[in-house]
Amino acid sequence: MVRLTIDGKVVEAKKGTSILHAAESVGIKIPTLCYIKDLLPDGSCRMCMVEIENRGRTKMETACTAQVAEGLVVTTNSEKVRNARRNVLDMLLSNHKTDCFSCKANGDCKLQDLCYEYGVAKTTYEGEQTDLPIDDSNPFFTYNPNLCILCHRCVNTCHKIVGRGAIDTMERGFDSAIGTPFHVDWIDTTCESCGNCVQACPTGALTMKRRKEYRPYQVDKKVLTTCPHCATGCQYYLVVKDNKIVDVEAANGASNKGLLCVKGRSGCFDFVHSPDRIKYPLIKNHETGEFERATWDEALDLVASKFLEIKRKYGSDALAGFACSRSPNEDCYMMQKLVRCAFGTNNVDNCARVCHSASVAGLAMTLGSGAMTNPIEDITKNPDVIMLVGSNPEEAHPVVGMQIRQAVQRGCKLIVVDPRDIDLAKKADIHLKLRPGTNVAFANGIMHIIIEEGLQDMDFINERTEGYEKIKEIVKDYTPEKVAKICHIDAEDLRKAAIMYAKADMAPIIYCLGVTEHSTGTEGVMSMSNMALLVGKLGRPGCGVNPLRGQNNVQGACDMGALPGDFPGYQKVSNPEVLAKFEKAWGTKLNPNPGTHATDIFPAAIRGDVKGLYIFGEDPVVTDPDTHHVIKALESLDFFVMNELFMTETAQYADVILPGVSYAEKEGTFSNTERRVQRVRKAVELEGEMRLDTDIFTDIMNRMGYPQPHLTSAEIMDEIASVTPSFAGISHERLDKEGGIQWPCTSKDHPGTPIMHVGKFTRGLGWFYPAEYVPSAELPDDEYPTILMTGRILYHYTTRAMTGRTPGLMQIAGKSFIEMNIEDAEAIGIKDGDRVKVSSRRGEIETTARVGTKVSPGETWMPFHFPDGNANWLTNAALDKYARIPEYKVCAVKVEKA
Ligand SMILES: Nc1nc2c(c(=O)[nH]1)N[C@H]1C(S)=C(S)[C@@H](COP(=O)(O)OP(=O)(O)OC[C@H]3O[C@@H](n4cnc5c(=O)[nH]c(N)nc54)[C@H](O)[C@@H]3O)O[C@H]1N2
Ligand SMILES: Nc1nc2c(c(=O)[nH]1)N[C@H]1C(S)=C(S)[C@@H](COP(=O)(O)OP(=O)(O)OC[C@H]3O[C@@H](n4cnc5c(=O)[nH]c(N)nc54)[C@H](O)[C@@H]3O)O[C@H]1N2
Ligand code: SF4
Ligand code: SF4
Ligand code: SF4
Ligand SMILES: [Mo]
Repeated sequence: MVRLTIDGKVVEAKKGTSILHAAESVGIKIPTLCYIKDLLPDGSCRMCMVEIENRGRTKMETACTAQVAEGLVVTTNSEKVRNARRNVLDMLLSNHKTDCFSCKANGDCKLQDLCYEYGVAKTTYEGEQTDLPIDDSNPFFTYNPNLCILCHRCVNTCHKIVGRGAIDTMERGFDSAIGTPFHVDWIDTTCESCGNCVQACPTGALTMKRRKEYRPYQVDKKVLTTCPHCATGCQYYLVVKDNKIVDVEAANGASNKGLLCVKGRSGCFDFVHSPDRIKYPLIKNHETGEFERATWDEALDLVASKFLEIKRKYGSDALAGFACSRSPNEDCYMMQKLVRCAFGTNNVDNCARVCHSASVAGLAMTLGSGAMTNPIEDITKNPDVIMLVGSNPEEAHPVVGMQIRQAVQRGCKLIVVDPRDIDLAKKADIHLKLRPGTNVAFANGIMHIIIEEGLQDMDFINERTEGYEKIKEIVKDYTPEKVAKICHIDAEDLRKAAIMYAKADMAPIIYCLGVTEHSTGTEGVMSMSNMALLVGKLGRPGCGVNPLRGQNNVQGACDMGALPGDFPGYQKVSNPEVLAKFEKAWGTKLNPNPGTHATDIFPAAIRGDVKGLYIFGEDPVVTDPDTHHVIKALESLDFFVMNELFMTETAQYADVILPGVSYAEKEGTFSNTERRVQRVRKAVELEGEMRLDTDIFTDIMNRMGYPQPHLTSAEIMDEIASVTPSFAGISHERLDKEGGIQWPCTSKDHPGTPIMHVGKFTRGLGWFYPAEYVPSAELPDDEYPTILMTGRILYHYTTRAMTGRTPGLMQIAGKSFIEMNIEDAEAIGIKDGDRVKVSSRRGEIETTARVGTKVSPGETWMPFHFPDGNANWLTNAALDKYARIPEYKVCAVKVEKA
């Protein structure tokens, strides 16, 4: 520590601290333009100039680069300093168009503010102002070089924080500007339109196009809330003018650190105000097949009477309900309460069934809890090695992807295990481009090598695990050579990866659907925990087994008990004590039999065992495997009700549609992938007869004879806390005060739990599951010779119900395609961009070929977002034996010229 004086105040600061930080720590603000917190100072704008007196000598220096030293005397606001800053501003303006009145950033420009503060109205420099061309190619933002002060904030943000590096400073003297490599249009670079550079720009040079819709002084409020797309759980403000969301500003949340991806910044509000929103209850007229507008009483009476009739005739288990993982915890809790208390069945589930149910089931078996073990910050900030298995975070969890890119820039090693050349594979030290469906063989091979090399952690194994001898016996067979053959990888690469992972001090496994969406998905997941248990990388910082959960609140939907065997907080339906506790809390007899999984409900409907279905915000006609079979199931039902925002493919099959409201129109909480419960806040109220989903559930419960008072979202959370030990300390009031809290949070003064399984596993001992490699259910043959994998792209979210209503996203990515290997394409005479027919045993579609080497020969890949050629007409509804998750990631297809 050193002592110095800043503006007469004595300040203590650590050696190496900048004067800027030291001043800030005692509340002295020094103006900056180019400076970005957490990055090395750029020092280019010179706005933070201060006077520093050292042993009698005084000089001017930039406070962002100058460091503290014993005895310095710093003056931050003398006339000399102010004059220097005036000169800086004068210089900057010499090259800057100053018709502020017509600038979109007017009123929200740091340069304008500083010029005002320092009394610089116009430049004293005479000379030519050049008119540089504006780049308008990106659908969301514009770059006007004539307003650019070359502070490099955008470039530094893109390179060092976003980790993308799409833009650069093009030094051309007085005409310098921000540019793109090879001078292509912005839209044609590797830019992912995240807009983080735009938010960083202190002037009007980089501005969102939507800024022309409003002026800062017209804004009524900014509402802090949570992104409704992926489970990263980014925090942002919805900017509201006249009851309309006009913009989004990133907030500094625990998981996003001020960053957003393109969907959070630009794809999260158009759908809210879309004219396609369903505004009134609709009842299908079975004579005409058309939906007709109904009153709420008509619709709710019909729903309750039909469900009661089915219950009376066929019993409670002929009814089922699916909860919406896109909606808040409070909504999911009420949905499962409705199914359990009013339907009288445990046939309740959520889209985790088709997503991470294998994680929930698998990690519960081996560790005792199916959630991510460590926080995002912890597994991206300090690890030495990241092992990324079947996860494409740059597209599916982009803000996590950005933090992984930062880790790699800092020198963290990266092992990518993925059948495709995902972008992160290019940054990887080792890419195991394995054959789809062979994760268990890969993991067993890794363990074989670790044991062979004697790198297993015997202390950890002896103290904290069971089942080691059995797994040791099994993996003996999985020699690198054998595994290399099964997985189509290089044995030496496998060996290197095993040693790199085992020897690292901090090394998290991060995985996603490439592991879970298989007929052996649960065993794939347990293979991930097997690897971590073997080297003792659990229960401590920078390690763990980390499933990146998918939907914004899929963690929450599971936590809230929208699962057929679990009450809220994973309390088991099959445990008589738990059942008795919920019977008391909810004041009714409950069904003691665990329910049927969502993926088994459709076959049950076809068989006639399930007659009535209530789907709250899911679109299985688009998203479940084997579309023909889903449609057949829906058509087999006696009565089918939906809560929806839009007339989705699935909603078309409903008898009644009840219009709910979106995340921007209600209060509540989402739980992100790191178990962090964060607030969702109401920003707007729209015209129409839409109602809170929780109020709709309450009315149906009452009409079906279960007395349920109307509760606010905060009151529902209090009820959740009262019946769920892991949520006991959570309330809206506390979240509003403290920000997000990671469960388990067992009392009002419990701080929450960032890292799980410290000292002891939730299950007691960690269990090595004896997993053997079993091939996928449907393998290529002569008739269908190619493997099809499916997944997602950056710009769209699942069915596009929400992102498809943002025109800019549709402009960037609006059509389906299939990735093929060039060898396969040439063999059947297909070129990049050709139309192709893709068929499987279940259906056929047409789409466009993307030919290259991203996938290996014999393999193809498609997104499932697009109605023109949806992959799910082809996929296989083969289910995993534990979690009943479908094998979306492997089926056999034939590709032909269309
Ligand atoms: N932009 C966008 N983001 C999303 C979503 C979205 O629709 N759009 N959806 C959200 C949801 S619901 C989820 S669950 C997550 C999913 O997020 P991810 O699981 O990351 O996404 P996917 O594209 O389904 O698959 C990930 C990777 O698995 C690889 N893979 C396929 N088969 C195998 C295999 O057998 N082994 C291995 N090791 N890898 C394999 C694929 O090549 C792919 O790169 O994303 C969430 N985020
Ligand atoms: N081929 C293939 N298929 C897949 C996958 C794959 O990798 N490959 N992945 C699977 C995965 S991981 C998942 S999670 C599923 C996702 O599948 P789904 O859950 O079916 O897809 P979403 O588009 O998220 O559907 C959510 C619906 O809820 C509505 N909604 C959103 N918020 C609210 C609300 O607050 N209230 C009401 N009433 N409605 C609301 C939206 O309008 C939307 O129609 O898809 C699966 N399908
Ligand atoms: S929008 Fe994002 S990716 Fe594109 S240039 Fe800006 S920071 Fe880079
Ligand atoms: S575009 Fe904005 S952030 Fe980038 S250098 Fe110019 S003024 Fe700075
Ligand atoms: S990373 Fe996920 S949560 Fe964050 S802004 Fe993007 S879609 Fe939203
Ligand atoms: Mo998902």
